Amino acid sequence: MFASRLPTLALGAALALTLLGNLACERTAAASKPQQRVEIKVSKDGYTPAEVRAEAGRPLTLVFTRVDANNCGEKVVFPERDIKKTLPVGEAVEVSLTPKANERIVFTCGMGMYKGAVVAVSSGS
Ligand SMILES: [Cu+2]
Repeated sequence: MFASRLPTLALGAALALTLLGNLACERTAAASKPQQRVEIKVSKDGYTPAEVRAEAGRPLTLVFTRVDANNCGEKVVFPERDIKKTLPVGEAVEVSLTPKANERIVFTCGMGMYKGAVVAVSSGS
């Protein structure tokens, strides 16, 4: 009776260990590389959030979504980075950059009325 169950038990244990191992692996990867991806809403109130804190030296992706045409956020400009993007209504537009230590990267709408900024923080703070 017991002997016939042994292979099943062994297989079950091996499977459980594999699953646990995979889980641990994914957890480690997630912990060492938290995603730097921030969604920003563009509306008549400007940018929400208007200030994004991001770790210096690590790539950051900002995802701009202009919610309606009732605002002047048609373009987003990062003057220091020479980045200019058009934001079609309802479309997610990604801007990727890597903040340097102590950097404050300003972004504005085409006419400079809406203002936002990426504030670099050093890792561990
Ligand atoms: Cu504007």
